[in-house]
Amino acid sequence: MQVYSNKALSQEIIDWPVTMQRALMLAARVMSAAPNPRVGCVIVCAEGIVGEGWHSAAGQPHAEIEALRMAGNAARNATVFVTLEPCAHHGRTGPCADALIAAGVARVVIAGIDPNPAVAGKGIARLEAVGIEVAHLVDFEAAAQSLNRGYFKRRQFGRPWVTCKLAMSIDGRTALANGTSKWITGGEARADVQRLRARSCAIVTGIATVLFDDPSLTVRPAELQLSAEAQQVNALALRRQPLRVILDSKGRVPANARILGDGTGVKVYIGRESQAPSGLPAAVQVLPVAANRQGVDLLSVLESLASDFECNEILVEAGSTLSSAFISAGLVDELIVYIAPKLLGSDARALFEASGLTALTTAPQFELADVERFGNDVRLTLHPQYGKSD
Ligand code: AOF
Ligand code: ZN
Repeated sequence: MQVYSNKALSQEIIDWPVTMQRALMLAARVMSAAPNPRVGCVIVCAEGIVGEGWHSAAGQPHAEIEALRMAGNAARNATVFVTLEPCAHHGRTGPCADALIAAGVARVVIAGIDPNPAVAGKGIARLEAVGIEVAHLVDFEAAAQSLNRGYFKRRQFGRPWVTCKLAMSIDGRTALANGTSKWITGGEARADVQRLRARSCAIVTGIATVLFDDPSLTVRPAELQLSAEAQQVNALALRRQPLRVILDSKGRVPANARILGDGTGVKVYIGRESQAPSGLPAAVQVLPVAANRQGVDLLSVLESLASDFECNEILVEAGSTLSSAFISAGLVDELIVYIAPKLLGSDARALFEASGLTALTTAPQFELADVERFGNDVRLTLHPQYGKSD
């Protein structure tokens, strides 16, 4: 396989970086193809783009197949830009490498290598074995991985990408002293949370939130505020609800909790020594894991979500106790904090439950990755700098 950097490409007729960027853009319009990665594909011949495709949902044709369908005979001798190495295995669908070979393409340019052990390198090898040139655009490797950050994390580390979402007042409080937290932020921020849910494989919460707030934690397409194009592209993806996961070490979830719905897609993690909660809808799955006085072991839950349920990305939507436990355990990949211009006062609950810090140099730190306004609220996207201090 040839490895190309952007610099080495200035002599090419087809603008490789621009074309790969387009393939990434096509893939990124899909909110989630879970448990599969999001993949985009653009097929180019001397006259220009002849085919485009993206993977719209698990079980649907892969990006290359959609693009080949559009290109028809024009795919012969064409160059194919695809954001992930074409697959070489029979999964829910057939191998894309074989379809590309049958279509007679001349060259395949990829951005990322598929970490799926059934594919990793085998797709490239199969194409090269029949004389198709495979070029790896190394400058796009990071973009290919961040497009599918959860998929890569699960395949490489056996754990999902963890986003933790919290909403707070400008004085850093997440709920009144009496526990009331509905609603700190306004409608636009809440629509954004709906979009975060739609990207996730599972929404994880704690028993305290279930008992106090009784949320449903579902995706409600009418509340997503998507553009007409986004609605069309995501029509299939939005038929799927993320799993709803309750961390309930003592098995206290009541049978009439709203989050249970009819029980489909609901997982309850209880401590190994605890009794399963009674009277739950039959479809609810109760999973015993290690637990201590603080609750169920968070790492065990994450490993189970990745290996038992193929979760790529999960969203923790819980109160400050469970959210702080995830942060303190070093398990959060991205923290999303909505700030509402309200003051809740010093007896209200703080965002982060920890005390006793005596030096700023040892305070948990974050990199500010993004700031965006939603109506009257602000969203911070933060990346923990675990192990780093001033
Ligand atoms: C591609 N193009 O667009 C995608 C790929 O069960 P299947 O048949 O859908 O296969 C899923 C696996 O295929 C997934 O784990 C990943 O390795 C690869 N995804 N490959 O060539 C695509 N979505
Ligand atoms: Zn494929």
